[in-house]
Amino acid sequence: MSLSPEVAQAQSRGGAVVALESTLIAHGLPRPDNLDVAREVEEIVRRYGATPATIAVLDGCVHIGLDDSALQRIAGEESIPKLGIRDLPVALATGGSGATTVSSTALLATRAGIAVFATGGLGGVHRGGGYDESADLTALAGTPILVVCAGVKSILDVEATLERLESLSVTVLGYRTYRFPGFYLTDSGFTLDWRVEQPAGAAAVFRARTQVQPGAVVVANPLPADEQLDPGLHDRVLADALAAADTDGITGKAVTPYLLANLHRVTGGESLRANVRIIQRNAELAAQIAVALAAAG
Ligand code: PSU
Ligand code: MN
Repeated sequence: MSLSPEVAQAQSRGGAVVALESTLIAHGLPRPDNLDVAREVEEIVRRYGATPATIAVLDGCVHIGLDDSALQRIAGEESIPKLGIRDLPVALATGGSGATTVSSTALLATRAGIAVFATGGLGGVHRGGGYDESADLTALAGTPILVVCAGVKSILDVEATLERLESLSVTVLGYRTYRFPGFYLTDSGFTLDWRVEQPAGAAAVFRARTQVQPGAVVVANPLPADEQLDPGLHDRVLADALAAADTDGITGKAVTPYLLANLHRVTGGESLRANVRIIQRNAELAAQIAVALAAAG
């Protein structure tokens, strides 16, 4: 495991660090915007007083914090695979490279002593008759990390995913809301039991969580209503995208990237705009929470 000098320095002085995943760069956003977003999100974390640690595997080594040439590889190389936890040992043993998902980023961040993580939307239970559940869910159950996200991706069965998060004893907090966000949409239509009003409130729940039992705290941070994707457009294009995935026989870890790319294409970039805003806003809130956590020692 290799820590960037910036991350190592922040850790040694007890500073705030925010982990960022690399799959959303490599597979969630189209080139070349993805590189701009990756750089910008790191700047946002710095602006709010924390140190960014984008996580990826490069040439068989786990990197916690990427320099610009590493970010360029993750964003630009066609052949960068998506690495969940089960894929990590293969990449490490063969000297391979890859982008880390929520599951593997959460695990590696925890190993590196990082407690706060920002992403777009979590993986979860997919819609339809087949059985497809993201490894993000079980990974979060046993990993002591606070994840800021805009809920779970709206391509999923949100209700089933919330039920799974309950079964897995993952703590879920709304940020200034009792409505569970719907990723591109402000409101998924489902309610939450708990909310926090300030970054320090989220940090306090996370500290208590580690005392109760190590596991994740999800902080669900909705897009403001005036920044969400038009709900009518969302519902129309999602139905088409799900049907297209079925027709094209997309399976396994290709499903999520396929659906996101399809939506970005058919909404003429509107879903991409919302996705970028989600990531920016989550980075901002995660940095504030990390600062609050560091201040509390
Ligand atoms: N959030 C985004 N875009 C993404 C993802 C999250 O805004 O591309 C990625 C994350 O890496 C998450 C993964 O872990 O999608 C889920 O993939 P799967 O459904 O195959 O587990
Ligand atoms: Mn899957």
